Amino acid sequence: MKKIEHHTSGLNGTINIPGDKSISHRTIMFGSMANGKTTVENFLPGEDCLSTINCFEKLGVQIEREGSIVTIYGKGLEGLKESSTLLDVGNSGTTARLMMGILSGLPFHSVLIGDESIAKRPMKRVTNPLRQMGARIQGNQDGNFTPISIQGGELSGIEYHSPVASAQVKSAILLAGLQAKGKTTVEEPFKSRDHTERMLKAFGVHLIEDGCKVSIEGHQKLTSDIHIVVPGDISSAAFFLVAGAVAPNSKVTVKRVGLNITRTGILDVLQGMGAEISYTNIVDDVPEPYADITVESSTLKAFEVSGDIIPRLIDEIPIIALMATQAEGTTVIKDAEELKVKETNRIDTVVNELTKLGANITATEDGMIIKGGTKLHGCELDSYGDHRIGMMAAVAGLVAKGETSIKNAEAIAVSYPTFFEDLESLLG
Ligand code: SPQ
Repeated sequence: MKKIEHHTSGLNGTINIPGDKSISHRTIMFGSMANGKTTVENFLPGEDCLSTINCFEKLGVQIEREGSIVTIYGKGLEGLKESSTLLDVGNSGTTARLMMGILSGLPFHSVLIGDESIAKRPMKRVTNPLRQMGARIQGNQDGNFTPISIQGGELSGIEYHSPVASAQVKSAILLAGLQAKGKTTVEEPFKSRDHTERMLKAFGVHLIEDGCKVSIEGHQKLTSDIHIVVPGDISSAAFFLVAGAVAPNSKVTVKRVGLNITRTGILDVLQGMGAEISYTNIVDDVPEPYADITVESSTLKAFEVSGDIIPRLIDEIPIIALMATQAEGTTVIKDAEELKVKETNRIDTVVNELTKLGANITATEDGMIIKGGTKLHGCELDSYGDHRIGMMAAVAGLVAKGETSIKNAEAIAVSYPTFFEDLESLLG
């Protein structure tokens, strides 16, 4: 149980946010598929990314890690070998779904398992298009839930219109497409994060991108001897950017935050709600740009969060909801049904926990409505094993009068193992 005290003297200082989780996963996967050495700087040593390392080690890849420096000695797709044990993805949806795409094209049998939360997350969204490509996938409820068993083999390219904007669905299909005969195209309703596309290009893979549509020709090889610097995770930074905006007497700088446009919806919302926000040391790096971001205590107003911005901030909705409780007016969040299939049903868990604190918040079918300007009071909260709910609860605890305690706070280590140290350093 973690305890957080109400804080009035503000958050002040500068922090280095750990590496981006989505990008860190992909460095291990693509480095393992390439033939040669890949070095990674500022890798996120969070539990999810360690699960990805563990899976690829079981597939025979040599991976060395010293803190946030990782070296992967890939031997190409042909170097990946059948594991004699189960591949455990832990709590990581990204590991499960992207690996399904990779394993579908490899000539051996694999079984993916995960924790209790993973066992409830739908895999059919990936199983279905992969089966259309020829993949042989079995699993609970006709391949919808783990354990998932994959007998890899030959695949053929497809043109797939995804019903959801999901980088995991898109990436799984592209990674299968890389191994398939012919061309594979994925089209999604709105553009989801494009780290897979950017990193595949850095590994020398040719892709054709056209709005929400991406195509890949099969049987391409990933080049090697790549050095990747992972920018700070904007989804982790979001908790401190919002904390700096809502807590009085605060000025927080977060260094080297990834600014990939498919992830920066949170910055648009902070700006739209009137947060005092500024950018310095902007590096327009290929493949992923980054900058230092400073936020100061601000007077916030309500904002509508809907439509094509949703995939650009899907993981930040819990902390946006908390920010909305402190803004003037009514904030509406809609078109966000995808929240129901994350580590928890994040519509339910956000509404439950913020209601306990005294917020005026109502769940809707595809989001939530928050009447702002409420005074929160400390109480016992639960992360329900969801890292983002745990971090939202911690920031809420700073704002709420009295003491807030958080059950299952250890879940935060999935994406941000040093979260409480960084929080302490800003509280001085
Ligand atoms: O990996 P996992 O467990 O799915 O993690 C989450 C998160 O909050 O960290 C979602 F619960 O992030 C996803 C994100 O929501 C990471 C991700 C990726 O790296 O490709 C894409 C998003 O999910 P989706 O379903 O839209 O593709």
